[in-house]
Amino acid sequence: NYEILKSRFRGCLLGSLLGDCLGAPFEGDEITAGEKTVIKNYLDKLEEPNFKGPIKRYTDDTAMTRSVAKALIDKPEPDFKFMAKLFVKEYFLEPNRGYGQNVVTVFKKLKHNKFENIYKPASEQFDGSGSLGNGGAMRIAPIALFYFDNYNSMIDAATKATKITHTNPLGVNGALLQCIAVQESLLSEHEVKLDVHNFVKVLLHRMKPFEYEDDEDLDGIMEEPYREKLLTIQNLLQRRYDRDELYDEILETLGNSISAPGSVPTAIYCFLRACLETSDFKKIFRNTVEYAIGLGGDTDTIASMAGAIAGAYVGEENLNHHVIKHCEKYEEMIDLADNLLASSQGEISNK
Ligand code: R7I
Ligand code: MG
Ligand code: MG
Ligand code: MG
Repeated sequence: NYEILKSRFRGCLLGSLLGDCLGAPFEGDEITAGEKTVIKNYLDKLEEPNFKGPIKRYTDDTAMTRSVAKALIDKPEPDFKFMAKLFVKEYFLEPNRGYGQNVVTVFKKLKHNKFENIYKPASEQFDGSGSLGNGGAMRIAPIALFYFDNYNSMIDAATKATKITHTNPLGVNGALLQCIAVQESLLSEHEVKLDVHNFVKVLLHRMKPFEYEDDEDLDGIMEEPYREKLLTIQNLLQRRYDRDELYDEILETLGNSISAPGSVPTAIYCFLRACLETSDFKKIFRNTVEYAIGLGGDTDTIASMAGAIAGAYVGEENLNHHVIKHCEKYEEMIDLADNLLASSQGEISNK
Protein backbone atom coordinates (compact mmCIF):
# COMPACT_ATOMS: atom_id res chain seq x y z
CA ASN A 1 0.00 0.00 0.00
CA TYR A 2 1.48 3.28 -1.25
CA GLU A 3 0.15 5.53 1.55
CA ILE A 4 1.51 3.27 4.28
CA LEU A 5 4.91 3.04 2.59
CA LYS A 6 4.95 6.81 2.14
CA SER A 7 4.34 7.36 5.85
CA ARG A 8 7.04 4.87 6.79
CA PHE A 9 9.62 6.23 4.30
CA ARG A 10 9.03 9.69 5.78
CA GLY A 11 9.09 8.35 9.32
CA CYS A 12 12.43 6.70 8.67
CA LEU A 13 14.24 9.70 7.19
CA LEU A 14 12.67 12.16 9.65
CA GLY A 15 13.52 9.79 12.50
CA SER A 16 17.10 9.68 11.32
CA LEU A 17 17.27 13.49 11.07
CA LEU A 18 15.61 14.00 14.45
CA GLY A 19 17.96 11.60 16.24
CA ASP A 20 20.98 13.35 14.72
CA CYS A 21 19.78 16.91 15.47
CA LEU A 22 18.64 16.14 19.02
CA GLY A 23 21.53 13.83 19.87
CA ALA A 24 24.28 16.11 18.53
CA PRO A 25 24.49 18.48 21.55
CA PHE A 26 25.34 15.50 23.77
CA GLU A 27 27.91 13.78 21.52
CA GLY A 28 30.88 12.56 23.55
CA ASP A 29 29.21 13.16 26.92
CA GLU A 30 29.17 10.75 29.78
CA ILE A 31 25.59 10.87 31.02
CA THR A 32 24.94 10.76 34.76
CA ALA A 33 21.63 9.87 36.39
CA GLY A 34 20.89 13.59 36.88
CA GLU A 35 21.58 14.37 33.25
CA LYS A 36 19.06 11.76 32.15
CA THR A 37 16.39 13.98 33.69
CA VAL A 38 17.89 16.90 31.77
CA ILE A 39 17.47 14.94 28.53
CA LYS A 40 13.89 14.01 29.38
CA ASN A 41 13.04 17.67 30.09
CA TYR A 42 14.81 18.77 26.91
CA LEU A 43 12.67 16.41 24.82
CA ASP A 44 9.50 17.43 26.69
CA LYS A 45 10.26 21.10 25.98
CA LEU A 46 10.73 20.48 22.27
CA GLU A 47 7.34 18.75 22.17
CA GLU A 48 5.56 21.86 23.44
CA PRO A 49 3.55 23.52 20.64
CA ASN A 50 4.72 27.03 21.46
CA PHE A 51 8.31 26.37 22.39
CA LYS A 52 10.66 28.65 20.48
CA GLY A 53 14.34 27.83 20.19
CA PRO A 54 17.19 27.99 17.72
CA ILE A 55 17.09 25.44 14.87
CA LYS A 56 18.75 22.16 15.80
CA ARG A 57 21.54 21.68 13.31
CA TYR A 58 22.23 18.33 11.74
CA THR A 59 25.71 16.79 11.49
CA ASP A 60 27.68 14.60 9.06
CA ASP A 61 25.27 11.72 9.71
CA THR A 62 22.45 13.59 7.98
CA ALA A 63 24.69 15.31 5.43
CA MET A 64 25.77 11.88 4.18
CA THR A 65 22.31 10.30 4.46
CA ARG A 66 20.99 13.08 2.24
CA SER A 67 23.69 12.35 -0.33
CA VAL A 68 22.89 8.62 -0.36
CA ALA A 69 19.21 9.42 -0.92
CA LYS A 70 19.97 11.98 -3.66
CA ALA A 71 22.28 9.56 -5.45
CA LEU A 72 19.57 6.87 -5.56
CA ILE A 73 16.93 9.35 -6.71
CA ASP A 74 19.05 10.84 -9.50
CA LYS A 75 20.62 7.53 -10.61
CA PRO A 76 18.23 4.70 -9.72
CA GLU A 77 20.46 2.33 -11.68
CA PRO A 78 22.87 2.91 -8.76
CA ASP A 79 26.01 4.81 -9.62
CA PHE A 80 28.47 4.65 -6.75
CA LYS A 81 30.98 6.97 -8.36
CA PHE A 82 28.21 9.57 -8.48
CA MET A 83 27.46 8.85 -4.81
CA ALA A 84 31.14 9.31 -3.93
CA LYS A 85 31.14 12.63 -5.77
CA LEU A 86 28.11 13.81 -3.78
CA PHE A 87 29.83 12.89 -0.48
CA VAL A 88 32.94 14.83 -1.46
CA LYS A 89 31.07 17.83 -2.86
CA GLU A 90 28.99 18.05 0.32
CA TYR A 91 32.04 17.76 2.55
CA PHE A 92 33.89 20.60 0.80
CA LEU A 93 30.76 22.78 0.83
CA GLU A 94 30.26 22.31 4.57
CA PRO A 95 33.30 20.71 6.21
CA ASN A 96 32.19 21.72 9.71
CA ARG A 97 29.41 19.21 10.18
CA GLY A 98 31.42 17.12 12.64
CA TYR A 99 32.82 14.45 10.31
CA GLY A 100 34.91 11.56 11.68
CA GLN A 101 38.58 12.48 12.04
CA ASN A 102 39.93 9.98 9.52
CA VAL A 103 37.24 9.88 6.85
CA VAL A 104 38.28 13.37 5.75
CA THR A 105 41.46 11.82 4.30
CA VAL A 106 39.29 9.66 2.04
CA PHE A 107 37.39 12.69 0.73
CA LYS A 108 40.64 14.53 -0.03
CA LYS A 109 42.17 11.55 -1.84
CA LEU A 110 39.01 10.92 -3.85
CA LYS A 111 39.02 14.51 -5.02
CA HIS A 112 42.75 14.57 -5.70
CA ASN A 113 42.64 11.33 -7.73
CA LYS A 114 39.53 12.55 -9.60
CA PHE A 115 37.49 9.53 -8.44
CA GLU A 116 39.62 7.22 -10.54
CA ASN A 117 39.17 4.27 -8.15
CA ILE A 118 36.42 5.08 -5.66
CA TYR A 119 37.34 2.24 -3.26
CA LYS A 120 41.11 2.70 -3.09
CA PRO A 121 41.32 5.63 -0.63
CA ALA A 122 39.02 3.89 1.87
CA SER A 123 41.02 0.66 1.62
CA GLU A 124 44.19 2.55 2.59
CA GLN A 125 42.73 3.83 5.90
CA PHE A 126 44.28 2.59 9.14
CA ASP A 127 47.34 1.04 7.49
CA GLY A 128 45.23 -0.87 5.02
CA SER A 129 42.70 -2.43 7.39
CA GLY A 130 40.03 0.15 6.57
CA SER A 131 37.85 2.13 9.00
CA LEU A 132 35.53 0.33 11.39
CA GLY A 133 33.81 3.58 12.34
CA ASN A 134 30.02 3.79 12.22
CA GLY A 135 30.09 6.24 9.28
CA GLY A 136 28.86 3.58 6.85
CA ALA A 137 25.98 2.52 9.08
CA MET A 138 24.85 6.04 10.01
CA ARG A 139 23.93 6.93 6.40
CA ILE A 140 22.54 3.60 5.15
CA ALA A 141 18.77 4.04 5.75
CA PRO A 142 17.89 5.33 2.24
CA ILE A 143 19.22 2.07 0.77
CA ALA A 144 16.95 -0.02 3.02
CA LEU A 145 13.99 2.08 1.81
CA PHE A 146 14.84 2.22 -1.89
CA TYR A 147 15.31 -1.58 -2.08
CA PHE A 148 12.38 -2.39 0.22
CA ASP A 149 11.19 -5.17 -2.12
CA ASN A 150 14.57 -6.50 -3.21
CA TYR A 151 16.73 -7.86 -0.40
CA ASN A 152 19.68 -9.03 -2.50
CA SER A 153 19.97 -5.73 -4.35
CA MET A 154 19.80 -3.94 -1.01
CA ILE A 155 22.72 -5.94 0.38
CA ASP A 156 24.76 -5.38 -2.76
CA ALA A 157 24.09 -1.63 -2.82
CA ALA A 158 24.67 -1.24 0.94
CA THR A 159 28.04 -2.97 0.63
CA LYS A 160 29.17 -0.80 -2.27
CA ALA A 161 27.90 2.44 -0.71
CA THR A 162 29.73 1.67 2.53
CA LYS A 163 33.05 0.73 0.94
CA ILE A 164 33.45 4.23 -0.50
CA THR A 165 34.64 5.21 2.98
CA HIS A 166 34.70 2.04 5.14
CA THR A 167 36.27 -1.19 3.92
CA ASN A 168 36.97 -2.89 7.26
CA PRO A 169 34.58 -5.90 7.51
CA LEU A 170 33.37 -4.57 10.87
CA GLY A 171 32.49 -1.25 9.25
CA VAL A 172 30.77 -2.94 6.32
CA ASN A 173 28.88 -5.53 8.38
CA GLY A 174 27.73 -2.86 10.81
CA ALA A 175 26.21 -0.96 7.89
CA LEU A 176 24.59 -4.17 6.63
CA LEU A 177 23.10 -4.90 10.05
CA GLN A 178 21.69 -1.38 10.34
CA CYS A 179 20.31 -1.62 6.79
CA ILE A 180 18.68 -4.99 7.48
CA ALA A 181 17.18 -3.67 10.74
CA VAL A 182 15.66 -0.63 8.99
CA GLN A 183 14.13 -2.77 6.26
CA GLU A 184 12.82 -5.32 8.75
CA SER A 185 11.09 -2.62 10.79
CA LEU A 186 9.78 -0.95 7.61
CA LEU A 187 8.12 -4.22 6.58
CA SER A 188 6.84 -5.22 10.04
CA GLU A 189 3.05 -5.22 10.19
CA HIS A 190 1.12 -2.97 12.54
CA GLU A 191 -1.76 -5.40 13.07
CA VAL A 192 0.10 -7.43 15.67
CA LYS A 193 2.43 -6.22 18.42
CA LEU A 194 6.06 -6.37 17.27
CA ASP A 195 7.66 -9.61 18.40
CA VAL A 196 11.01 -8.26 19.57
CA HIS A 197 12.50 -11.72 20.11
CA ASN A 198 11.61 -12.81 16.61
CA PHE A 199 13.02 -9.53 15.27
CA VAL A 200 16.41 -10.40 16.76
CA LYS A 201 16.18 -13.96 15.41
CA VAL A 202 15.64 -12.63 11.90
CA LEU A 203 18.70 -10.37 12.23
CA LEU A 204 20.80 -13.27 13.56
CA HIS A 205 19.79 -15.39 10.60
CA ARG A 206 20.44 -12.64 8.08
CA MET A 207 23.91 -11.79 9.47
CA LYS A 208 25.13 -15.37 9.30
CA PRO A 209 26.42 -15.27 5.68
CA PHE A 210 28.56 -12.20 6.45
CA GLU A 211 30.38 -13.48 9.53
CA TYR A 212 32.92 -16.26 9.86
CA GLU A 213 32.09 -19.63 11.28
CA ASP A 214 33.38 -20.35 14.78
CA ASP A 215 36.05 -22.82 13.78
CA GLU A 216 37.78 -20.50 11.33
CA ASP A 217 39.85 -18.70 13.92
CA LEU A 218 41.39 -15.47 12.68
CA ASP A 219 44.25 -14.44 14.97
CA GLY A 220 42.01 -14.15 17.99
CA ILE A 221 39.76 -11.60 16.30
CA MET A 222 36.16 -12.04 17.29
CA GLU A 223 34.78 -13.80 14.24
CA GLU A 224 31.12 -13.03 14.67
CA PRO A 225 30.86 -9.88 16.75
CA TYR A 226 27.50 -8.80 15.41
CA ARG A 227 25.82 -12.12 16.06
CA GLU A 228 27.40 -12.18 19.51
CA LYS A 229 25.99 -8.73 20.16
CA LEU A 230 22.57 -9.80 18.89
CA LEU A 231 22.65 -12.65 21.40
CA THR A 232 23.48 -10.08 24.06
CA ILE A 233 20.45 -8.07 22.96
CA GLN A 234 18.27 -11.17 23.33
CA ASN A 235 19.64 -11.62 26.79
CA LEU A 236 19.12 -7.97 27.78
CA LEU A 237 15.53 -8.10 26.52
CA GLN A 238 14.75 -11.21 28.54
CA ARG A 239 16.32 -10.43 31.87
CA ARG A 240 15.05 -8.12 34.58
CA TYR A 241 17.33 -5.36 35.78
CA ASP A 242 16.92 -2.33 37.93
CA ARG A 243 17.52 0.84 35.92
CA ASP A 244 21.11 1.61 36.95
CA GLU A 245 22.15 -1.99 36.56
CA LEU A 246 20.66 -2.16 33.08
CA TYR A 247 22.37 1.07 32.08
CA ASP A 248 25.80 -0.22 33.16
CA GLU A 249 25.16 -3.55 31.47
CA ILE A 250 24.27 -1.89 28.15
CA LEU A 251 27.38 0.28 28.18
CA GLU A 252 29.58 -2.65 29.11
CA THR A 253 28.20 -5.16 26.60
CA LEU A 254 26.84 -3.16 23.67
CA GLY A 255 28.73 0.12 24.07
CA ASN A 256 28.14 3.70 22.94
CA SER A 257 31.21 4.32 20.82
CA ILE A 258 32.02 5.73 17.41
CA SER A 259 32.87 2.21 16.16
CA ALA A 260 30.25 0.28 14.19
CA PRO A 261 30.22 -2.77 16.50
CA GLY A 262 30.03 -0.42 19.50
CA SER A 263 26.98 1.47 18.24
CA VAL A 264 24.80 -0.34 15.67
CA PRO A 265 23.62 -3.11 18.04
CA THR A 266 23.04 -0.44 20.69
CA ALA A 267 20.73 1.50 18.36
CA ILE A 268 18.78 -1.65 17.53
CA TYR A 269 18.47 -2.47 21.22
CA CYS A 270 17.06 1.00 22.04
CA PHE A 271 14.26 0.45 19.52
CA LEU A 272 13.45 -3.09 20.68
CA ARG A 273 13.45 -2.11 24.33
CA ALA A 274 10.98 0.67 23.56
CA CYS A 275 8.77 -1.82 21.67
CA LEU A 276 8.91 -4.26 24.56
CA GLU A 277 7.79 -1.62 27.05
CA THR A 278 4.83 -0.11 25.22
CA SER A 279 2.58 -0.64 22.20
CA ASP A 280 1.86 3.08 21.85
CA PHE A 281 3.63 4.03 18.60
CA LYS A 282 4.19 7.65 19.65
CA LYS A 283 5.87 6.45 22.82
CA ILE A 284 7.89 3.84 20.96
CA PHE A 285 9.48 6.57 18.84
CA ARG A 286 10.00 9.04 21.65
CA ASN A 287 11.41 6.44 24.05
CA THR A 288 13.75 4.97 21.43
CA VAL A 289 15.35 8.38 20.95
CA GLU A 290 15.39 9.13 24.68
CA TYR A 291 17.15 5.84 25.46
CA ALA A 292 19.69 6.37 22.67
CA ILE A 293 20.64 9.89 23.78
CA GLY A 294 20.57 8.86 27.44
CA LEU A 295 23.40 6.40 26.90
CA GLY A 296 25.86 9.18 26.09
CA GLY A 297 28.90 8.65 23.87
CA ASP A 298 28.12 8.79 20.15
CA THR A 299 24.65 10.20 20.82
CA ASP A 300 23.94 11.82 17.44
CA THR A 301 24.75 8.65 15.54
CA ILE A 302 23.13 6.13 17.88
CA ALA A 303 19.97 8.27 18.14
CA SER A 304 19.95 8.78 14.37
CA MET A 305 20.26 5.06 13.61
CA ALA A 306 17.72 4.15 16.30
CA GLY A 307 15.42 6.93 15.06
CA ALA A 308 15.60 5.58 11.49
CA ILE A 309 14.59 2.10 12.65
CA ALA A 310 11.81 3.35 14.93
CA GLY A 311 10.52 5.86 12.36
CA ALA A 312 10.37 3.20 9.64
CA TYR A 313 8.22 1.14 11.98
CA VAL A 314 5.79 3.70 13.44
CA GLY A 315 5.49 6.01 10.41
CA GLU A 316 5.51 9.82 10.11
CA GLU A 317 2.25 10.42 12.01
CA ASN A 318 3.76 8.97 15.18
CA LEU A 319 6.69 11.38 15.26
CA ASN A 320 5.91 14.56 17.16
CA HIS A 321 5.61 17.26 14.52
CA HIS A 322 6.47 20.06 16.92
CA VAL A 323 9.82 18.39 17.52
CA ILE A 324 10.40 17.78 13.82
CA LYS A 325 9.95 21.49 13.11
CA HIS A 326 12.97 22.27 15.28
CA CYS A 327 15.19 20.15 13.02
CA GLU A 328 17.21 21.79 10.24
CA LYS A 329 15.83 21.22 6.71
CA TYR A 330 13.15 18.76 7.78
CA GLU A 331 11.01 19.66 4.72
CA GLU A 332 13.84 18.53 2.46
CA MET A 333 13.95 15.22 4.29
CA ILE A 334 10.24 14.72 3.55
CA ASP A 335 10.86 15.47 -0.15
CA LEU A 336 13.76 13.03 -0.24
CA ALA A 337 11.56 10.31 1.30
CA ASP A 338 8.78 10.93 -1.25
CA ASN A 339 11.19 11.00 -4.19
CA LEU A 340 12.94 7.89 -2.95
CA LEU A 341 9.63 6.04 -2.90
CA ALA A 342 8.68 7.38 -6.34
CA SER A 343 11.97 6.32 -7.92
CA SER A 344 11.85 3.02 -6.10
CA GLN A 345 8.38 2.41 -7.57
CA GLY A 346 9.88 3.33 -10.93
CA GLU A 347 12.35 0.52 -10.43
CA ILE A 348 9.52 -1.91 -9.85
CA SER A 349 7.63 -0.98 -13.01
CA ASN A 350 10.83 -1.28 -15.05
CA LYS A 351 11.42 -4.85 -13.94
O1 R7I B 1 33.19 6.35 10.68
P1 R7I B 1 33.28 7.80 10.45
O2 R7I B 1 32.57 8.36 9.29
O3 R7I B 1 32.83 8.55 11.75
C1 R7I B 1 31.49 8.66 12.08
C2 R7I B 1 31.37 9.33 13.40
C3 R7I B 1 29.97 9.56 13.82
O4 R7I B 1 29.89 9.51 15.24
C4 R7I B 1 29.67 10.95 13.35
O5 R7I B 1 28.64 11.56 14.10
C5 R7I B 1 31.00 11.66 13.49
O6 R7I B 1 31.18 12.23 14.75
O7 R7I B 1 31.98 10.63 13.31
O8 R7I B 1 34.78 8.31 10.36
P2 R7I B 1 36.19 7.58 10.57
O9 R7I B 1 37.14 8.71 10.68
O10 R7I B 1 36.42 6.59 9.51
O11 R7I B 1 36.05 6.81 11.94
C6 R7I B 1 35.75 7.51 13.13
C7 R7I B 1 36.79 7.21 14.20
O12 R7I B 1 36.72 5.84 14.56
C8 R7I B 1 38.23 7.42 13.76
O13 R7I B 1 38.61 8.77 13.80
C9 R7I B 1 38.98 6.56 14.76
O14 R7I B 1 39.11 7.24 15.99
C10 R7I B 1 38.02 5.40 14.95
N1 R7I B 1 38.39 4.23 14.10
C11 R7I B 1 39.42 3.42 14.33
N2 R7I B 1 40.34 3.43 15.31
C12 R7I B 1 41.28 2.46 15.28
N3 R7I B 1 41.32 1.51 14.31
C13 R7I B 1 37.78 3.81 12.98
N4 R7I B 1 38.42 2.74 12.46
C14 R7I B 1 39.43 2.46 13.28
C15 R7I B 1 40.44 1.45 13.29
O15 R7I B 1 40.51 0.55 12.44
MG1 MG C 1 27.65 13.30 13.48
MG1 MG D 1 33.23 -16.95 18.39
MG1 MG E 1 28.31 10.67 15.95
